[in-house]
Amino acid sequence: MKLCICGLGYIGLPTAAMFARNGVSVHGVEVNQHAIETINQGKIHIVEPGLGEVVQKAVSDGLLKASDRACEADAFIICVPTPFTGDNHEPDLSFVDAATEEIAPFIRKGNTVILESTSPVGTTERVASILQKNCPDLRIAAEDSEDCDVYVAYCPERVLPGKIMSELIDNDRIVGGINRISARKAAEIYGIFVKGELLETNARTGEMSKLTENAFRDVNIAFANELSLICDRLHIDVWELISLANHHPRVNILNPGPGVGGHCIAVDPWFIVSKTPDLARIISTARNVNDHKPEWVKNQVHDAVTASGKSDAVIACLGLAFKPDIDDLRESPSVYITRDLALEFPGRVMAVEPNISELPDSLKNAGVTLTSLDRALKADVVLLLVDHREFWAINPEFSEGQTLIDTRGLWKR
Ligand code: SAJ
Repeated sequence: MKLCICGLGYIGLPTAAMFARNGVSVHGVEVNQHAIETINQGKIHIVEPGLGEVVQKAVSDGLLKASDRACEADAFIICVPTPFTGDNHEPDLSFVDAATEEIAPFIRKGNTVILESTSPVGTTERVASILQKNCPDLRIAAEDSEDCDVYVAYCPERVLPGKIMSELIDNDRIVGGINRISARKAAEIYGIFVKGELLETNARTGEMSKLTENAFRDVNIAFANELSLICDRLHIDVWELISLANHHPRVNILNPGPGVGGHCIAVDPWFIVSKTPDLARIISTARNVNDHKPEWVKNQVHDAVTASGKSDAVIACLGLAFKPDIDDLRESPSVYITRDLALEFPGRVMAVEPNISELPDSLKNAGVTLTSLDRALKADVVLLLVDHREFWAINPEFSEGQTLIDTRGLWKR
């Protein structure tokens, strides 16, 4: 079997590697020339435990190759980004459209086309209609018929960064076909390596299920973040409160933090809001609550600096990644907070991030310095942003003039 995968990023590359490990010949399509060269040397351009070895073997076995152009294959998988754009958070489907146009000339009778990118409801139908326009002689899957030449389905990924290689195999997956035969064909393809259940449904339900899972988590994190604000005003330790409330057999409150980061949870709920703004009221409020949290954290720091009475008070930000024990700084609230503080307090902000060796340009340009944990713990204001294992491992003592702002409740739990 031959597979063509468009997009060799955080999801596309592990997926490509997994198919190749199971004997499928995979042709990957990428727009990033550096990624193409790196992968063709058997190396990886992203950090994900366990991925490097699988890619290296797949490339040396001749089962994985990257290129900037698509080619003929039995099946096509689209794994490209779907960001949102503008103040109204409208989904930007230009990458999905471009990938569909890219594969269209290579589509033949009997092919299966699968969209994996997180997408607003209706996007799989959009892919099918672009294909139909480009391939007038083929009957592309349509909702009202089981009789078609090309099958089209939606199959979202649900893997957690840091655990992608095991979750790709073990997680259950939803496979939503434009018609039933498309769902069946797509499920057969994932059956090559997925050990979890393959749950077949229609494309619209598949699209909505992915958005629902991430919106559910976002709403629950927003509840925790809102509690943290309320508790601060009422002089209650939110961590103790949550731990007590969670003793109730049917209560399971998540953890407050400095905001919600990453490419998924802070983005996907907007795809529901943009389709049904009048109905998605809790989902949109939760997004706003979580998006407001970094602002609140910055105000806390501002107040602490003022209270210190020092015009040269030094601020140390502990953790930059969007969640613990990874090096991924994408859409990380910690990065935004650190940058904004550095712009407000020039030359007085340092950062500790055990998982990187160099600061991103946005922080370098703002004058942030990367420092050691020991040094950071002596700052006037210590702002704990990410609960990395290196921070868990210590039990720091602070002197009289220092302020600790612990957004993760790490040294209070
Ligand atoms: N966070 C909190 N408090 C919590 C849990 C998380 O503040 O109690 C924050 C994290 O610090 C981080 C953000 O939320 O900034 C998101 O982290 P996460 O671990 O909740 O999720 P992601 O973005 O790494 O992965 C999510 C997962 N979705 C769900 O758990 C429903 C993953 O399974 C999806 O595959 C992934 O999104 C995706 O690709 O959509």
